[in-house]
Amino acid sequence: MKMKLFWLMLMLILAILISGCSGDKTKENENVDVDREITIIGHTGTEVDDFFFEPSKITVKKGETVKLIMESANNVGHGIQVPALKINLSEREPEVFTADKTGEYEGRCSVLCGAGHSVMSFKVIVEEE
Ligand SMILES: [Cu+2]
Repeated sequence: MKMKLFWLMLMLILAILISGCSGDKTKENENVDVDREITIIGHTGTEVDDFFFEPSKITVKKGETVKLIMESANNVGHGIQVPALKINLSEREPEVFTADKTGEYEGRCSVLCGAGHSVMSFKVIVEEE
């Protein structure tokens, strides 16, 4: 009976160790060499006009590796999705991306944040390197 308990504990410890080693996205991103880090602040307020991202537009070079960090000006959560560039940024996880095509790409707030949520747009301009 004691032996069974020993094996059970051993399996439990191994399971914890294995789950701890399988790095999540945040840890992967921390090890990536980035050319630039950009912090985007989400603003909210009482009026629809108070809802915006700062900056609301970024310009990057094609091939440049950029780390985006999302912060909130007043404790209301936001996120940004730019589907064409597969960007899905949240306050929990920075997003590292390398644009492989030039152009202008529209993004939106991905977290229902209040009355002005639908006007919270974001744009990524990718220029030739
Ligand atoms: Cu929102």
